[in-house]
Amino acid sequence: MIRIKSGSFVFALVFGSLWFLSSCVETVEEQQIVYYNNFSGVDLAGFENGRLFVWRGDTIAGYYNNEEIAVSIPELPPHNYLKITVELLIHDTWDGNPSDGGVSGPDQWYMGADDTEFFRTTFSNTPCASTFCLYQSYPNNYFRQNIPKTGAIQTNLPGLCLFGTTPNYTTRYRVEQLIEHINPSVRVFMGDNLLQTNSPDPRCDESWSVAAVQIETILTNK
Ligand SMILES: [Ca+2]
Ligand SMILES: [Ca+2]
Repeated sequence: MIRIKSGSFVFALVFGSLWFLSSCVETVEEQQIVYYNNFSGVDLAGFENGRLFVWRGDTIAGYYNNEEIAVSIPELPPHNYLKITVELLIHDTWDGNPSDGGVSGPDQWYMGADDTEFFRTTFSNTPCASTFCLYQSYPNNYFRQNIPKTGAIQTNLPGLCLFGTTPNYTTRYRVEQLIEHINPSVRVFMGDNLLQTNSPDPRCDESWSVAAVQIETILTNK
């Protein structure tokens, strides 16, 4: 009698936990690309501060130094997440994490949606040796000590301005961020706080461009 009771109790406990676990698994019900722009169509609808130029045969937005750009999408399908993917080009002599008395760093880049910044990091294009290295935070949020170019998808491009003829001075990244978001519209912004007070032309010393932006809405059963 007692055995049967405890057995059914265990059964109920195991079954109950399984039901609880399966009901907690979050699954994607709908995923949709609501914005994609690689600027090849020279389409800047909804874009703020979208300057285009051709670099190595590709039309891209840039190049920026101490500037912000944004793209607004007025009507989004129902969603509870946004996935934002930016193909970012980091040009010339970014100095990464170090704050050397506010002369050349930190060199920060950030991204946000609506009124909320959700990602702030640094990039470094400088050579790195065991005795001297200007670390960067990417792919993590600032502050984290990663070696220069960590997480890059291409590192062998020449610089754009100061090191325009020197290989390995533009680094390409695919920055991906998944954020919780339910508003029916969105304004995605990105910008930099670059520091190079000892340069006569800071924008030539270090800058960034955007080769593509993609925004996806995701609806889950959560
Ligand atoms: Ca620099
Ligand atoms: Ca700098």
